[in-house]
Amino acid sequence: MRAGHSAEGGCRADLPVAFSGDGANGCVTDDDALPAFLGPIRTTCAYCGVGCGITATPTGGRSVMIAGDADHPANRGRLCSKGTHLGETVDLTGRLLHPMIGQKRANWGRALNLVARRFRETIERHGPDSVAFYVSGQLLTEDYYIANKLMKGFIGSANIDTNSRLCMSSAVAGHNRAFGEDIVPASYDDLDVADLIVLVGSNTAWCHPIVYQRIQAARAKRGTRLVVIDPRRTESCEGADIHLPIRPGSDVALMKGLLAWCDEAGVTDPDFLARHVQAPDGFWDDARSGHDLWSTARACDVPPALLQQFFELFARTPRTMTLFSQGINQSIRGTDQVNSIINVHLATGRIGQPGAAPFSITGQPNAMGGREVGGLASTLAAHMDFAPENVARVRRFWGAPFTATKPGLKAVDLFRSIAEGRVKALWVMATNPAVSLPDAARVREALAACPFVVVSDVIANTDTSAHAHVRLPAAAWGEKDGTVTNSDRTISRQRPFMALPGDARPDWWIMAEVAARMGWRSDFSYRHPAEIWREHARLTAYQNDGQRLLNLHDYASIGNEAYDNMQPFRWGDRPFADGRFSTPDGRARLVQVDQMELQAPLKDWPLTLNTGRYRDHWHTMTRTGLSPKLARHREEPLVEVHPQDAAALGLAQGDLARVATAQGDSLFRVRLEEGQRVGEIFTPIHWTDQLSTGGRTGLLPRPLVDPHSGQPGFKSTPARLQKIATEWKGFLILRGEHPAQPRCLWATRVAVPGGALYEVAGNGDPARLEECLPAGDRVEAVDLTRGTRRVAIIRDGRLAAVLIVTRSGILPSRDWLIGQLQAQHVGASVLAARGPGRQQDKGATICVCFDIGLNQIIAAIRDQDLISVPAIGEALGAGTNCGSCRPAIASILAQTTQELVHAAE
Ligand SMILES: Nc1nc2c(c(=O)[nH]1)N[C@H]1C(S)=C(S)[C@@H](COP(=O)(O)OP(=O)(O)OC[C@H]3O[C@@H](n4cnc5c(=O)[nH]c(N)nc54)[C@H](O)[C@@H]3O)O[C@H]1N2
Ligand SMILES: Nc1nc2c(c(=O)[nH]1)N[C@H]1C(S)=C(S)[C@@H](COP(=O)(O)OP(=O)(O)OC[C@H]3O[C@@H](n4cnc5c(=O)[nH]c(N)nc54)[C@H](O)[C@@H]3O)O[C@H]1N2
Ligand code: SF4
Ligand SMILES: [Mo]
Repeated sequence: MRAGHSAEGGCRADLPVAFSGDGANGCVTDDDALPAFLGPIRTTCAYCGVGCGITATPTGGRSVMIAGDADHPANRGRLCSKGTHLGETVDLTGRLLHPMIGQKRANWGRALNLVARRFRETIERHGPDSVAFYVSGQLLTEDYYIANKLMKGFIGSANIDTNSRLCMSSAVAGHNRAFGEDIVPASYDDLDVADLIVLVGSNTAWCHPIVYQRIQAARAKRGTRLVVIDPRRTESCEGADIHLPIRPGSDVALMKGLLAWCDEAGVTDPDFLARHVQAPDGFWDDARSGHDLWSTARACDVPPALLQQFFELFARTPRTMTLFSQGINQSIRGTDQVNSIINVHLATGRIGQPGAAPFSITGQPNAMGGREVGGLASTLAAHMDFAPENVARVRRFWGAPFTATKPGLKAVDLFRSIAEGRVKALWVMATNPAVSLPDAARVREALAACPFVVVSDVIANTDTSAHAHVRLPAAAWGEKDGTVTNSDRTISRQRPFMALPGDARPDWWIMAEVAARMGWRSDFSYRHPAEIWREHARLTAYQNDGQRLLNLHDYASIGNEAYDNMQPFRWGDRPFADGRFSTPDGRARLVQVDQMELQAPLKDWPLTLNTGRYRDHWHTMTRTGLSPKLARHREEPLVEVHPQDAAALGLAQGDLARVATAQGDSLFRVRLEEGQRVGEIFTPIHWTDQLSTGGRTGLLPRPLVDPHSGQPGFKSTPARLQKIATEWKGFLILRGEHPAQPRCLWATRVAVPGGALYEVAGNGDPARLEECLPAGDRVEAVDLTRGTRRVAIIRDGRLAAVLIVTRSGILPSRDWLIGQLQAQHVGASVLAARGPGRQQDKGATICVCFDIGLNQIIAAIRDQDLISVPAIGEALGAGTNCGSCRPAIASILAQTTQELVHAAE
């Protein structure tokens, strides 16, 4: 160990607890030798709940070669666009490398002492419920276990909630109501043997692409039918047998109509119902009245004939899987919506059988691990709730006399309590609530008012950490060491393949150090994540005589080496195969649910705002925002509007428009989209203050939550839309890392190779943008007739910056100029913004792996008379690597073919 480094408070020998800083202790630092990292390391993708296996081969420094792990059961070697480009996100750009107290760098000792002291003092003065943790499905199971044990066991409050509250808590509540335990009764293997797959409120093609590819493979192989239920026509609908563009929030009506149809058609399973299911009084009377095809079609606003097709298909297909995610969960009636789906599966006995089950697919890489340790405020630990016998059991196991005895504050209430001054110290880990909670402006006010805020993150500057008193540098993907559980209960290892940079440390280590300093040294004296894993596994098995299916008994005493070599495994073989559920009487529950009343459009807020995800971005973009390739798919935050609504509002493609709700407003770029329902608009969740002056979706949703789960209704907020005219527009390209945000009405930044591209627009004098230009030789061209001004800054012969602004003209293609950042020598001609020969504008990037644009695909279809997605792949390469863009290519093919036919007619 170099003395200089350790003096900065890295892996210091004088840190008393739990950590000696050598590689064997689950924490590898810059100072350690790296022999273990030579070969390909098997790990798990950093992103979604599909949980794909990855082999990572370090290639020196902070670079790594990424490939799909052919032996991993979740993906068998495939990766989507995000997984494929993980290598572009592991350098140190933007990393938080040292503990920070305010804006000052501190060593670990000081930072940890401060956090421990402030939490202790707050608890002493105001009681354990005056402090809280807000954690994340992006923590590893081992981190999560420590967070939960520290808060619920030792601090003695259940004020630990997680961003999973925003994500799948309605599924958790629905499972608990129906099954008596939070069990996902399905696996990916079921997708291979199902005959019908129904996607409800799930844009699987973008959000779980490898699951989507698996579905497509099953379709190709055995003709599996696919139905999509989503108000929007998403890319998941491409090639589906049926798309039902239902009225938002009408899923319960739909499922009740389906249940009534199945009952009428005689495909409910009386034997299964009699032996394994309990129905509340009046359940069937209600199910059989008023839910005929016509009323259902009316409630859901879909054509009866289309609905009938779906009902018939469902009724005659025993092997049916219903996959659902945020279109179902993120509703103020999310739990009822979940149970309306489960009801149909229970009534038809389509559960616990191969290829037949309801399947809640989870978002984050370790959403399921969090559920297993019990990291929600509403659960205690290891699938146990706060029943007195559970509290007593967990208290015994932890040796923690003050174990919490009642649920804590759920996310939205937690931040309200902070605003009201009841919670006075908050520790946020691996989540960005200033962006991702509903009514984010109020969340920021709460953070600003909170007397003590700690943020553990891998990135230095986030919208949340702007409010932190203490920032703690956490280990990032590629450095972390532990386990994650994916959507189908498969537990896999995340293994480190890079040294910890600077002072970064694993989250579990940071928490254990604080726990030690709060006085619980011996209870948190872990030296290796394997020790935490074993303790977690033991707790799942502790006095578990079969009431809880989650039981990791077989893993409770594995050695460190076995842990390091642990192969992916799925717990709970085929839950409920024997018809036994985790309720006291072993029977599942049908739950009486009613369709909520859907509000008619309000005068001031005539539109409904739906929010969600883009294919190539992950949440608040702290990682995907670093990848030039991933940035290409959608470079700006768009508001998608049906052309009919756009016409009524005088909006054209590419205009800027303000989306306003009762909570707040933000600017977006308009995209006309036939796939939107009339009256409904859609915006993405990804943009933050770090990246843009607009696109702040988090400001808009209402903080209303589901009464059972506490999950916010992100998918439906009354809104209005208004065109915002600007006098000029343009773009700015800057070499290097330039977090500088141009000061104008509209400025969004994306990473490009060697620098950043900003799209800008505004009113008044655009000269202020020149504040962002670096020093160097200045070349300038002004075209008064078009009102266009072009400025380039050249330093040492290389392009340092270009700014092009126009009042009326058309802007040149950015691609060529971006390429000039790599050129060794540029001159004044760079301002012409095009190279030798004719430049073709590629159009919006469709295939990020091969950088193929929309216009190139259309041209190839026309000129080469192509008729299939594989033929386009052969001609251009597009879609032949990760495959994430294949649904988009299919849609372009259909559209272009149709246009060719029209043109010929
Ligand atoms: N590319 C990418 N992938 C991701 C993520 C990411 O950020 N980017 N995040 C991950 C996470 S944490 C999550 S939770 C998942 C989310 O994955 P998804 O749930 O698939 O994603 P969303 O885009 O939030 O919403 C899904 C769909 O619900 C639809 N919907 C809205 N209202 C209704 C309704 O009333 N009824 C029905 N039936 N549908 C409705 C929306 O139109 C939308 O298309 O994705 C994971 N994967
Ligand atoms: N309007 C609207 N809002 C939504 C949603 C929606 O559909 N609509 N979806 C909701 C859902 S489902 C989700 S899951 C949330 C997601 O929202 P967030 O959780 O707020 O989003 P992320 O960008 O994933 O935040 C993760 C943070 O943790 C950091 N990080 C990454 N790895 C680590 C680590 O190992 N340790 C530590 N300490 N930090 C780390 C990242 O740099 C980043 O700052 O958004 C929710 N908000
Ligand atoms: S589907 Fe894509 S983002 Fe999700 S785990 Fe697999 S590679 Fe990662
Ligand atoms: Mo999520």
